[in-house]
Parts: sequence; structure tokens; C-alpha cells
Amino acid sequence: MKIVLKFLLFFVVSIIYSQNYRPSEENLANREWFQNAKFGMFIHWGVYSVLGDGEWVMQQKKIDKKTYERLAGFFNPVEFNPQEWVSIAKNAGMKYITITTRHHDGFSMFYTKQSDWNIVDKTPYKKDIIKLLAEECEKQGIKLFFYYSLVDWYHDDYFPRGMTGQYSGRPDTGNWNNYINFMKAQLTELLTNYGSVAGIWFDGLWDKKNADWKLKEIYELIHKLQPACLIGNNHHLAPIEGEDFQMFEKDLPGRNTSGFSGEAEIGRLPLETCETINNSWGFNLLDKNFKSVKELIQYLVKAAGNNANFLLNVGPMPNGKIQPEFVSRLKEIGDWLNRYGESIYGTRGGPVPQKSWGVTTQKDSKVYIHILNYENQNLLLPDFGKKIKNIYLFDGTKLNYKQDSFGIAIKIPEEKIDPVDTIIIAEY
Ligand code: H79
Repeated sequence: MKIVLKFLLFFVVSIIYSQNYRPSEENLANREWFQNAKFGMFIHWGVYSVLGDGEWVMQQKKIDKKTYERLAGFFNPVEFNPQEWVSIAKNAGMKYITITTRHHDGFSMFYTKQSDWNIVDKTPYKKDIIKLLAEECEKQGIKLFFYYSLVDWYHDDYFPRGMTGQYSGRPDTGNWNNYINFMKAQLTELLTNYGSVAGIWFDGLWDKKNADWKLKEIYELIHKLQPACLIGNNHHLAPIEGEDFQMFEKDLPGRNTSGFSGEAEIGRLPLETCETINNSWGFNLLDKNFKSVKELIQYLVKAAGNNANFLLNVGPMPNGKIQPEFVSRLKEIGDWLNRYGESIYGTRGGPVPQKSWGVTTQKDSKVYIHILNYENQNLLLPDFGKKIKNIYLFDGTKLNYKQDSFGIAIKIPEEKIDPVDTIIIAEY
């Protein structure tokens, strides 16, 4: 009887284990690196960039696929210089790049044997942009993530269709399993031909929420090919088994002001929040709603305070250049990080959750108090269970403070206020 019980227990335990994803050592190390990195560059680039009207133009302007195909013939970014892009990212203080290998229009920015709807076969440029960028990132020590849309407005086998893609003039037939196999084959190419890939950033699942996406198989394939590769999926839901990080689109973790984060609760995985510099992901000629340097830095700081990375987007122009309004802002963020990066890189969300005045980050025995919105010279922090040894401004100026059982009261001299971020260090 005992033996039978033991056997049963073993059986149950092994079933539980076989269902539960256990990240590899390399994967856990990569997660740690990711959380320390804090700041990355998102790149939205595709044949849609030619129209200067964002990456959703095919859907929004109801362009059928035959007509849309013409754009590939115009895509010839002769001024594309991967070395320049990677330098722009590095000088901004960014530690990784996440680029669209394939957006919802289904166009592959890399060479693929699975379809000729790709950069090498269909454009006069003929070069594998992802390959060029991957080589440069390797050279300059920047990690590379691949954005990969699950949606496809071009592929006939993306059928039955979801909420979008209904104007592209495709037959009302298709084989969903073929589509899944097509994606698996493409992901195999991406994880085989481009060196080490820091992560895959999926998007678009919301288009067919209830479809059988075979995520378990897809995630297992990725982790088999590259165990360290971090999987994230912008499905607007709580994390799914097999994922390694959780992202929030145009929102800080746990918030849903954009309406894109749906039911997503914050899980236990590393977090990332992505935003645009104007209001567009793909190049938009008319969009001049540029956020100020102050807003962008404060977004980065708030993300860090909420224990999340900040993935800031650029949508390069069809000639291959990043527009000057983006370049200048990125440079200024980089200058700020050069001075104050200690309070961001390698930190985790601080002991005091976000307040109207700002956020906290922490590292080792230091808490960085970021005053983003100066209210008055008396700052009262709730007690976070540490005996404070010293409190001073980032420039070393000692501050008057008092700690008792109610919390920590700090006097901030008004003349020391920095309108972008006044950083106070509390050492315990
Ligand atoms: O790549 C960028 C966007 O193109 C992509 N994600 C970022 C990173 C993105 N695609 N869609 N969205 C963001 C917003 C989703 C809007 C939706 Fe809907 C609201 C999807 C489902 C409800 C629009 C309205 C599409 C269907 C109904």
C-alpha cells in the first residue's frame, strides 16, 4: 500500500513539474540583467514608414494587400546606418534595443524562407536589416530583443480572422495550423540566425483572444533554442506560464489609463513599460506632439520607482534616419543619466510606493527619493522599517531630518529644488 502511495505521489509531482515552467539558470541571470538595465530603445520600422502615417495605416486606411505590396517597392532606406542607431541608443543611456521584426502587416524585416513578403525579397534595399542591426549590437555591447506580432493582416492562413485585418482582400478560407507552423518556423529562424537574442516581445494576441495560439509549444520552442531568451507577451492579461517578463503599454505597471492593459494585474516577473516620444510608434510625419525631456526623464524615473524598465520608442523615417526631434531628446536624457544614473541603474522599486510628490528607488543600503513634483519643504515619509544613518542630496549636501515611530521628516531647502528630479539619498 505504502509503495502504491509513494508511486502515486511521484506521479502527481512529476505531472505538476512537467506542467510548470522552470526558467533555466541563464534565463534567471538574464532576468536579473534586464532588471538592472532599466532603459531600452523600442524601434518601430517597416514598409508602413514610407507613408508617414503610423504602423496601423493598412488597417486604418483600409488598404488591400495588393495595393499595400507597392510600399515594399518604395522602401529603400539608403541612409540607414546601424552604427549610428546603436550609438544614439547608447548615448541615451539605453542598454538594449527592441525592434519590430514583423508588425501586424505581416512584413518581415528579416530574410525568411517562410514567405517572400520580406525585406530581402520585396524591397529594392534587399538587405536583412535585422542582421545588420544584430551585428552592430553585438559589436557595441547592446542587447537585442525581437518584437514579433502574432497578428497578420497579410497571411491567408490567419483565418478565421480576428478583430482586425478585414479589409486586406483575402479569401474567406485558411488553415490556422499552417499559420502557427509558419510562426514557429520564423521564430526558429530568428533564434538561430541572429546570435543571442535577449528576448521576444510578442504583441497582438488580443486580436483573437480565444484562439488556440499554441503558446505552450511556441514558448517551449523558444526556450529550447535559447534558454536565456526572455519571453514577454503584450496580451493585456496577467502573465501566462512560460513568460519571463510582463509589459504594460503606455502605462505604468498596474495602471490602465490607456485602456490597453485590460485585466492585467502585476505578476511576480520583471516589469517593463513602453511609451512613445510623440503619440506614434511607426514614423508619423504630422505628429508633432513631442513630449518634453522633463516628461520623458520623469517617466523613466517613475517606471524605476514602480520597479519597471522603460522602453522608449523611436519610429525611424523611410530613409533610415531617426528624426532630429527624437535624437536631441535622447541625447539630453543620456546627459541626465550620466549624472544621475546611479539612482536608476541596478535599482529596484523603493520601499515607499508612488506618491503625489514622486517615487523611490533602492540599491544596497540606499533609498533614492525622487522629488518630481515639489509640494513644500517638509517631506514626510512613512516608516519603512530601517534605522536611517544619514540623509543628503545627490550633490552631497546634508539635510536636516528626524526619524521617529511615525516616519521620517526631511527638510528640503527650496533653493536646491531641481524641476526635473530632486534626488535625496537616505542611507541606512
Ligand atoms: O506596436 C505598437 C502598436 O501598434 C501595438 N502595440 C504597440 C507596442 C498595438 N496594437 N494595437 N494596439 C497597440 C492597441 C490595441 C487596440 C485594441 Fe482594438 C483595442 C485592440 C483591441 C481593442 C482596435 C480596436 C483594434 C481592435 C479594436
